[in-house]
Amino acid sequence: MGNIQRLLILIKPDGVKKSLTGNILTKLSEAKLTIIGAKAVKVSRELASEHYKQLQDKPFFGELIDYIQGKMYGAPYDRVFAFVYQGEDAIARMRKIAGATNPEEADAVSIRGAYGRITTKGVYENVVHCSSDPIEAEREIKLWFNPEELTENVYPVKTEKITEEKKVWA
Ligand code: IDP
Ligand code: MG
Repeated sequence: MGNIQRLLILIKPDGVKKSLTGNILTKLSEAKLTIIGAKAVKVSRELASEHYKQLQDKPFFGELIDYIQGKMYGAPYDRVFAFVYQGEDAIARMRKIAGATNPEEADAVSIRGAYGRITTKGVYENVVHCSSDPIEAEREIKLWFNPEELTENVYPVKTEKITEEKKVWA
């Protein structure tokens, strides 16, 4: 067991809208990795922009932010399902199952090849996000998940007294 990695997987709003969550999770389970975090997220503009900040100069950036927020789909599809997977060579194995970024170039049996499309506006709606290297994966996992939302402490943590208001069950 030499190279244990973690990564962030998102089922993007087109995957939610097309009711592909079960299919995608089944396909991803072929990699035999462990899910150490899972949740549904309504993506804010801030989270979307921070997640894709390395693409902010691209001509499709505005459309990409609308896409990951599910703007064109509306409720109840304007959300993503976020997962952290962990295991041996996790990133390369999941990227292979996800397929190439451009759904028209992706292997036909990959998730993106089977279910993705290019919209008339030119956005690659490719159904899943998948971290592409360990540094990006760490940044993304820390952006999307708090330490207590993961079943293991995969990165160093510290404790802090937070005084701000917090929602609790009524
Ligand atoms: P990745 O998702 O395969 O890692 P990135 O280059 O990180 O690919 O791009 C993030 C997302 O931005 C892609 O998944 C896709 O939805 C969108 N995207 C990337 N390149 C293009 C493009 O050239 N045209 C339209 N959309 C793109
Ligand atoms: Mg990427």
